[in-house]
Amino acid sequence: MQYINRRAIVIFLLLPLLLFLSIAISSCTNENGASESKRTDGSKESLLIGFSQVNHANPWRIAETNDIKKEAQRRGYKLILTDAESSSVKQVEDVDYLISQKVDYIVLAPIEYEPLRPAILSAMRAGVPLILIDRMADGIPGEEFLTFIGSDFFEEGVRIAQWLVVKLHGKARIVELRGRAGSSPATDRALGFRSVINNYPDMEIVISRWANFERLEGQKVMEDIILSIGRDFDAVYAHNDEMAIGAIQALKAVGMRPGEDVILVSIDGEKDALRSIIAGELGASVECNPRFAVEVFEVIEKHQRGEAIPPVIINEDRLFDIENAMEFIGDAF
Ligand code: GYE
Repeated sequence: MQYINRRAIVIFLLLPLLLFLSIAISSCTNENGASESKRTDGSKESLLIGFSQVNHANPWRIAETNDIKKEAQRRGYKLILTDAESSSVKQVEDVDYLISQKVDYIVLAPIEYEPLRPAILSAMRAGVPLILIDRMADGIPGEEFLTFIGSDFFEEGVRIAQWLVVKLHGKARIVELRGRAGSSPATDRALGFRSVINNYPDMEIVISRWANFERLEGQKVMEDIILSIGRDFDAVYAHNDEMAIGAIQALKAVGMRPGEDVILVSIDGEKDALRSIIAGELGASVECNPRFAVEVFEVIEKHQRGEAIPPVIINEDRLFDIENAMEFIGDAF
């Protein structure tokens, strides 16, 4: 009896402390401010998502990361973000790090196709569901990883080539600024473009150089090209807007008029590109949307509910030129 009474007193004294602790824990937020309380559908405690990003060196990457952060927070997920600083070796390590942090899902934007194969294998071995976004890596979607969400890069190359064919009446000497060597968009944008211009004997790629999807490299490489082949070209196909904008600087620096002496086309549809279209300097840009978050979290929630997930999810992209750039600039990243 005495024993029972003492236990009752201890419980009575401990109760407020326990209550306080449980409130403190449930209202705890992580570094992204996401609440760790129950998800809205009440099915599971907040999931921990790892996102492995390429770098944060241009508006496209920054828009992609911000979109994932915002949506994770909105849906109450915790997020660990890694930045591979453009190195595939580091990115493979980043994925191992995310696995070691016991994330529930990994979202991976692979820098290069083949070098990221080990990351797919690590996630598989650890049993962590993997979602590839924006670029492809060497693996079987739906089998070796959950799904790939991204654009049809071949089609982007096709569409921008068709625009150029019409603009220059099937006759052009073209400079190509390629993206990152070994990345799926650089490979497929080159192939898609060629699949169109190969049908036009007077459309010719006179020189093709890597510029890594970066603005400064685009500018530098364009300067080198002008030094080596002179001004004997009338079009520039850049695999993304950043390189096209860099190329425009280089052309202007030697007194060539973008939009008049040289027609430039590119891919992404970023805000600076739409500005440049409106200014009459860039001809056209096929959209490559960096906002994947809604699709990503829908896939995760479907997977949580045990529903089937399509192995490949392709975004619909628009084409921007002088006809519609003004209309869409407000929405651009
Ligand atoms: O077009 C480019 C970025 O992987 C699809 O990478 C993406 C590409 C995008 O650096 O601007």
